[in-house]
Amino acid sequence: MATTRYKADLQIPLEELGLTRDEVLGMYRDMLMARAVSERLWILGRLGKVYFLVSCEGHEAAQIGSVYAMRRGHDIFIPYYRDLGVALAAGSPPLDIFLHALGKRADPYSAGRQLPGHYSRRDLNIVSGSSVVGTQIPHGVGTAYASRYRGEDAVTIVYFGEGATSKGDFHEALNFAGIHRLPVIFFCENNGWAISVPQTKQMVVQDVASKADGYGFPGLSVDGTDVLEVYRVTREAAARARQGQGPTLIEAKVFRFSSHSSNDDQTRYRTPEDLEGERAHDPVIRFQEQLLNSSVLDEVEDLQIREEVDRTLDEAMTQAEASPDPHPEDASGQVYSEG
Ligand SMILES: Cc1ncc(C[n+]2csc(CCOP(=O)(O)OP(=O)(O)O)c2C)c(N)n1
Repeated sequence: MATTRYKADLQIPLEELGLTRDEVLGMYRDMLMARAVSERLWILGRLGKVYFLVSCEGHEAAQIGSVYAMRRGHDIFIPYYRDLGVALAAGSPPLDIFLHALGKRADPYSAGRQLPGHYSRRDLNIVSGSSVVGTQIPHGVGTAYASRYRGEDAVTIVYFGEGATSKGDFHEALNFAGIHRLPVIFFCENNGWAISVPQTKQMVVQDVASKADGYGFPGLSVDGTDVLEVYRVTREAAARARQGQGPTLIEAKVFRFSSHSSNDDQTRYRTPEDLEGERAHDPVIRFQEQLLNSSVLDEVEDLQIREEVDRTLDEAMTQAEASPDPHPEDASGQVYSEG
């Protein structure tokens, strides 16, 4: 059932995609925003203000294209630590991300308690996750089961890397979801690496998507640097889920532009040619070119969007840095029962 779809189409068929120009430009703005937030977090890390970072750079098209295919505020998002772009596109503004990364009291995800990269907001249906790889996949099956049980038509989309597909959690989750035909999309961001372990040492198959065959539902492999193709495939999967046709496994093939995390150095296990070659697949540049070539965007407006992103981030960073730290006496709050 697994198929591969790659496209290099420079025209944007807005009508066929069911997207307005504003929505397409919103995708672009969110991709620029995700990239720029990540770059600023690296700087805050170098300044010793952010102690840990997992970058989304290279994954932006997969993250943002998939979110736009869902009904934001209604469907359920279960991101993993690399999903800065998912959090942003699902409605959590950059200020949230800076407050969280800086461990501030006003961090809406965890009041400064969680390791950076743990995005969650109840009001936006962004579900909190653990650092333990793959544990969110059965959670996604649980929320999908709950939606079905309550007679609600929300679809869950749960995100993970290809490394997580080696875990038992992945098998159990997909098996159960397949049997019960649950409204869930399993969204794998395959960057070919689990820290320093290449895909060839993680699995013998080439496409994670082919693993869906064992569970009796479709698996699709998509070029994860093509935001519109990711959008199209995810939207179809969401429609199937909503119509009661069960789960889909989507594998977005992406590139990890930076080391696994701020605690890793990928130059120790990857060649300079390999790292250099990846940059030719920059999803943000690809989308910018596509928009300019198809006349959806002109250079003046492009500059305006970039300036607006910069201004937004300047304000968000200033506000977050000035925001108070947690009180030391609150450290045990939400840990032990009170009263
Ligand atoms: C159960 C478990 N084993 C190991 C780790 C350490 N660890 C953190 S991220 C990671 C790699 C995961 O790779 P992948 O799922 O491909 O996602 P990526 O980080 O590449 O996006 C590992 C091994 C962990 N957090 N949990």
